[in-house]
Amino acid sequence: MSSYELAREQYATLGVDTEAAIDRLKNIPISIHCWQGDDVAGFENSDGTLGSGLAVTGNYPGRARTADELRQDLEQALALIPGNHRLNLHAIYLESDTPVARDQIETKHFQGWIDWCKSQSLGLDFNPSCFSHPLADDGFTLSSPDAGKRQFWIDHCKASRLVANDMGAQLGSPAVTNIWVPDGYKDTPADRVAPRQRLKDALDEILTEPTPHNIDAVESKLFGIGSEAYVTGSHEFYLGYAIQKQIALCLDAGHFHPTEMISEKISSCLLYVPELLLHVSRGVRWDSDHVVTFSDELQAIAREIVANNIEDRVHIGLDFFDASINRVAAWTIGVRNTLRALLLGLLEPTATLRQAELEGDYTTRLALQEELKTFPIGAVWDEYCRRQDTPVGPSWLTEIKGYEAAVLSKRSS
Ligand code: RNT
Ligand code: ZN
Repeated sequence: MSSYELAREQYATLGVDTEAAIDRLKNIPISIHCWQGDDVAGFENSDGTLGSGLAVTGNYPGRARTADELRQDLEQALALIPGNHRLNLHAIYLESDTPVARDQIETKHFQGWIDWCKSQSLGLDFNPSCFSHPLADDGFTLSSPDAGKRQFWIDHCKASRLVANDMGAQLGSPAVTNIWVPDGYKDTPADRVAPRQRLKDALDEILTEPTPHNIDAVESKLFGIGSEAYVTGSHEFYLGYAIQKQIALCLDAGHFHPTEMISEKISSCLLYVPELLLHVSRGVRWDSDHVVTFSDELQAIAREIVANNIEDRVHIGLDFFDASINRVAAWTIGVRNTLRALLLGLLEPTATLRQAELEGDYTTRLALQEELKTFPIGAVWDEYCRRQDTPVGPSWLTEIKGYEAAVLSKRSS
């Protein structure tokens, strides 16, 4: 008997169908963030200096310097990841022979990405880039007190939604467009209201045009480097805004107090907003955007989604950037972990646990939850990888090492 067959029998004793779990896992896309591949630099200019409170540490060789290199790296990662997924692109990853101002971006600047996604059977999601720009250097974009600057960023976000709408139409799957702005104060503000009123008005203007192939999302943050005392777009701000506008709310795992978990927020938010976007990340002591590991919180996030059958309302995106390790491996580790966590959730006998809970039998609930932790999920995961023609176990690392020697190590920094 294969280890998978043994595992299938063991799960069956709890009424869990491993075949059904595998079938469902196949249909859950992960939106893979392009920005892990080049340290959030983008292709607007050769400088690509990161700003606006975002920081990447490390200098591992092999950073993608062009869109072609980034696509090549993504193809390598995708070959090691089972399932059908999506690409999450930022506006600074546009392709153009001549400089394009951010408020002037058009679909043609992203056609290379759209065509590539089509060729790879990937969906595509999008983000206006309201950071790393001279007009964001004072720490404010959509909530800037300067009407001219504010309008520039409003126009960038408007243009981004239209690009995303075309992406969604061309690929036959709506694009999620996530608005995150770094706006905030390093030190105690004298006026907490005015920036928030300006941000609300700016968003109202951005979201006017109907975009049937685009899903709008807004992302809050607790603090950033340089915005420690006040962030205009706080959680309460965007939760209220998303409810009022009935748009998607983005929950980034690193954007709350360190003991506050987004897994705990999903069920409440979905009572009031139609959809969620997740930025699955891993904060270490702060919003450090470490590569996602198979942590308790990752498992809890994934479990909430599948146990409640809300895959269609929760868009799962990744958001981390680590330049201290092989960047293609970083993607591979993060996506494979996210899928593994979803599988773990799918292998839970949820109905049994809920029945015990309803009967007040918390002993059974806890006993099963704990026994399940050492059930043979690894054998089911390996079987899934095998069936998807992707490497089983750590064998993918050999491919990455080969790719590093053949491709990445040849790139100058
Ligand atoms: C920043 C936000 C935002 C960015 C990316 C690049 O704190 O998390 O999502 O990380 O859009
Ligand atoms: Zn994020």
